[in-house]
Amino acid sequence: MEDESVLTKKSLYDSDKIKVLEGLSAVRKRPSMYIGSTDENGLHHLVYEVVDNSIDEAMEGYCSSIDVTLNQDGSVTVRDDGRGIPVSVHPQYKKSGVEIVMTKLHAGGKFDRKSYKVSGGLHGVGVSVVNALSEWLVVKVRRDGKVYRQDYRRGEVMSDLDIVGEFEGKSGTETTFMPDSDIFETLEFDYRRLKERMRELAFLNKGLRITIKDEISGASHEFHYEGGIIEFVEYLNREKEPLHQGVIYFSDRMNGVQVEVAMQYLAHSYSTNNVYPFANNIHTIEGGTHLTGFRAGLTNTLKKYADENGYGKDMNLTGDDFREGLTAIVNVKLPEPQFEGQTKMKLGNSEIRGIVQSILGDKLMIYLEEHPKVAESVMSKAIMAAKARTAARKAKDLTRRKGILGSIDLPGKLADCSNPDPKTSELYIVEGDSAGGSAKQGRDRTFQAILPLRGKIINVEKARIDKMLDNKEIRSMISALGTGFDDEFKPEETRYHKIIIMTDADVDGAHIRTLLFTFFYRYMKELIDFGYLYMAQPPLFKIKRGRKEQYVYNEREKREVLEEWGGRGVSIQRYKGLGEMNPRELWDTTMNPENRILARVTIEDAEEADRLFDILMGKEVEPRREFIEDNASQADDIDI
Ligand code: 0RA
Repeated sequence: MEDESVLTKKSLYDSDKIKVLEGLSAVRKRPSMYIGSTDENGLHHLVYEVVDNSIDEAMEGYCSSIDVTLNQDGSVTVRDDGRGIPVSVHPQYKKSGVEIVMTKLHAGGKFDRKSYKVSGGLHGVGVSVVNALSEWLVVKVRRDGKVYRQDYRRGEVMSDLDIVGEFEGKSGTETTFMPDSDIFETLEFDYRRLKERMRELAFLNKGLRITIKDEISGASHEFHYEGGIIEFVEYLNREKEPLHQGVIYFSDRMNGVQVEVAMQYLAHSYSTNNVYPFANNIHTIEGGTHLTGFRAGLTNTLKKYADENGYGKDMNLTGDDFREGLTAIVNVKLPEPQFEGQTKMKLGNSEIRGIVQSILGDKLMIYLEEHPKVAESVMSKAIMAAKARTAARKAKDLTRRKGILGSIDLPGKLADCSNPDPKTSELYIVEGDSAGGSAKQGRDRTFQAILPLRGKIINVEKARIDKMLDNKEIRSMISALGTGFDDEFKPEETRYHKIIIMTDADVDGAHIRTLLFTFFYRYMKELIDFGYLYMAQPPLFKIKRGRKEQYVYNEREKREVLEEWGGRGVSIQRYKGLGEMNPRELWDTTMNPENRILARVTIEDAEEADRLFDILMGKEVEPRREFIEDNASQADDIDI
């Protein structure tokens, strides 16, 4: 029994640990400062923030289970079986620990918890930010046999911390919040996206059980991995043929930093881009010192092993050769992470580079010596990669000599714009010739260029650069963009600052979009970082009554318009594809800057596409079924 009554001395001490800084009105004034944006990314960030608090409790060893529920009314509940937020009264603030946690903004430090907090960047801003941005929030704490509850509206306290019951069994915290429609552009949670993050967190925190349930669609998942990141690598490689049996795994601590690495090569993958770095549970998509340390450690060790064992003698094996086909998770946990970069997803702590490099170096060398068969296949794979690299260079030189990638020769299918200024020029990449034709006729040719793509572009993950350059659609795109490619890629030379992918709102369109995202993500990532890549949003329906007509972009809008107009004499036309719209309609709905909706593609979107890629394209039926099931609630939006 820790706090028998809410005012014992011991319990005063609990809340004393909580540092209090400032109020919440600032959060409602400038939400983006705290959660990045008020679009769907910001919305999902709310869930991550609440879950992060439970994850902190799990990292300290007090919580074994976290349940996330998307409720019928649009609110979200996060429940954990940790110690429960302290309920005792803080001597200075004369408020309970719960109220302080929920209403005071914390900068850094948060609570004086000993372990590696999820903090830095946009993460770890505190659950009070979620409270401030919620129409209402209810927190329930189970501690010392009692159930406590407090209610809030838009961050303001609406009730005391009341005792509402008793319980037996595990303590814990339960938070339910309703995102505020005054703040967020959308209130719709994407189950699949939340599910993927919960899966990731379960992989990164071995033994932790995380469940997620959507009360609307009925979908639910449970994640629990005793193998942690070993199972993460197995999962990433699940539909592919590994080069060697088993996942190579190391873990160690040095100077208070915990490092774990899991890795496995694939037999038929040529990508050098499948090393995923995490710091304190945050996927650091911009990399950082842990990633450079990993790369240096991997290259040095494998090169040393090659030299000592007579592999690849007259070849200059490079880091890329050793990373070809490698899937790896690098997971570090450190006391004071510094997150930097455009998206605050790059680890900055300089000491981490050496720590990761030295741990990896030592352990990998021992592993190779103990597993000469695995070492042998890794060596031959790297040698093959080096040979292919030489062949690819020759192919590229040839292509270059023919002028195909030079910006002088624009592809024949491109209908370019007359404006020469990239800043105000747009390139529409359009699926299919018929839609391409409509777009060419409908566009404003002064600043809008159209590139129609025929059929599917090739699977960029599985193709080497030389094969990729054989593909006409890929070559057209590269030369239209004018950026060059690969080691000569110059993103700043793009001829358009808006590159707009325009595909049908059906499953085929989603495929092509996924392929294009994956291409940009893997080969032209900077264009995404710069914010140049967009998705056009064609309407799904045209609703008409008499002379009045309106385009709507999703089912919800359709319902709203139908309700507003009442029932009689209304006709609804569904657009199955872009090709069904005439040039005028396409311009009005999708291309005219005055009316159109453009969605900027973020690195997160592209990453998601990259992950989805295997699901949509792979041979396995089960993950594809799962994808379609997860999206069942949107089934009337997509045309499955
Ligand atoms: C501060 C101190 C303690 C626990 C927590 C906060 C805590 C916060 C959250 C938020 C969601 N779930 C949580 N679980 C715990 C330690 C209290 C003690 O010493 O008993």
